[in-house]
Amino acid sequence: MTRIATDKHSMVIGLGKTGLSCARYLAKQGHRVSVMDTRMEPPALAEFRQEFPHATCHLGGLDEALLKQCDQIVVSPGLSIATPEIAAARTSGVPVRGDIDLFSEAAKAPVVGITGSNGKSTVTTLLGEMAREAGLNVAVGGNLGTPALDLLDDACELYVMELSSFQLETTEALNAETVVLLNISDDHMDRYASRLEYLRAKQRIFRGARNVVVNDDDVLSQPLPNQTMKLFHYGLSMPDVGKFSLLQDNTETWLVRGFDRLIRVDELAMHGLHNVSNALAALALGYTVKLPMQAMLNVLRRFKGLPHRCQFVREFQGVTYINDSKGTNVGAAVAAIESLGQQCAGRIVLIAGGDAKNAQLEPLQPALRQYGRAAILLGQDAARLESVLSSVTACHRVNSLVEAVRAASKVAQEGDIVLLSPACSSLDMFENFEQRGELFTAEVQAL
Ligand code: UMA
Ligand code: ADP
Repeated sequence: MTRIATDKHSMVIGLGKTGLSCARYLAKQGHRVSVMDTRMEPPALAEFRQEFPHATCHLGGLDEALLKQCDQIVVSPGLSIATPEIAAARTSGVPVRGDIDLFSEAAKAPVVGITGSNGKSTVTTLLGEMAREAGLNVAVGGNLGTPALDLLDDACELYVMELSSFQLETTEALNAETVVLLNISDDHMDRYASRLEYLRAKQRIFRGARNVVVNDDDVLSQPLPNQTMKLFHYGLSMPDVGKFSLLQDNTETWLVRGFDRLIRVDELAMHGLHNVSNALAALALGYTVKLPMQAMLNVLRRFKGLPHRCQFVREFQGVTYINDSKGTNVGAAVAAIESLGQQCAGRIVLIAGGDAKNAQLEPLQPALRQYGRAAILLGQDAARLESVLSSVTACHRVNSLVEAVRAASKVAQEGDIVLLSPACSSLDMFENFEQRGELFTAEVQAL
């Protein structure tokens, strides 16, 4: 990258992975970079100090006066742009941007953007694998883990980016080759004033997109019509011309494009109806960027899904244990309960709880009424969950995940599934969903 010296002063807010990637990128552009974080010891502080020994770090709070003096502010996704100090600087005329905004300006290869309440990581990883199988030099990341700006590479032929509503809030226009909003259900209601505000953040993904992949099963995944966008459809319902969908033929169910059979559902390495939907989304996205069909189908035959997403752990005394620790919102838990409930000879013992992020919990009721044996509840929102679920299934409150596994193994009967799909984030009790899933797995192995 060429270094062009400027006298621009950029303030990066947040010194996690994203903040560090922004600082590096902006410094390469010749900006004077400072950082600010509400935390006293943000995670990337040591690395930042080593790489930028002369840069200023403002820690332990946001300084509104200082923010107003900067030429631009680049905010990490963990902080809302509605934070009063940031909002005030913005009102006074300081541009407020995010890493995805900087990325989309700099990326030279086509970008595929993937958002939605659930399935983002699965579809992003699937599409990345498909592009790799097709021989492309592909970069995969964003909310999935590697910050977008760390992926920039002139040799890259395709960027596949998982994008959260937090990242989209600061994205003026992604200008992507293709985007998809997979689905919408309540999430992050502790950050947004209303469901509409959350939806609006997600829908920013459509800005400047050439192709939009639309989920016909979720009306909220559609963009407002615009003459320059081309729409491609997928969904679990009836086939239609050009649509990626399902075709029932006696006992066989096929994934099809239009009426052309592509692959049978039982050939997919991933399980569950929600993953069939994810496979259709990945096929439709790949089609828009001209990936060869055979390469895409090869990947669907071998990709078993990511860890902590409806992952088989063990069968013990006739009971199957499944780790869906990434089921961090109600929609994800409902999808897991329904897809596993349909396959299960017995019933589901659900382990749920944590931080519900202020979401409505009622959508869990029908799934648990139909498939539930019991719900084992823990964490910050256990009482709220119990008040909603006690009318549809037996509820047991526990104090730890270790206790939860033991309680679940006691109430489960032969043929049942014990499912950790918390419908909540893990952050009240764990560092992240991976740590929660790993503890669950270890406890199940120890039974
Ligand atoms: N924080 C403060 N003060 C600050 C800045 C941040 O307290 O001044 C807190 C935030 O509230 C948050 C934490 O620090 O709890 C991390 O925030 P961050 O913006 O520094 O996060 P990064 O480490 O840069 O990671 C971010 C994404 N994190 C969030 O959006 C919270 C990561 O997604 C993403 O992988 C990474 O950028 C690279 O793009 C994680 C996530 O949980 C996995 N995402 C949410 C989700 O999937 O539901 C949206
Ligand atoms: P995200 O990155 O959006 O959190 P993941 O692919 O990591 O999504 O999947 C997280 C969880 O969401 C899964 O374990 C499953 O319970 C649920 N899930 C996955 N795909 C879908 C889908 N298409 N619709 C509803 N729920 C889904």
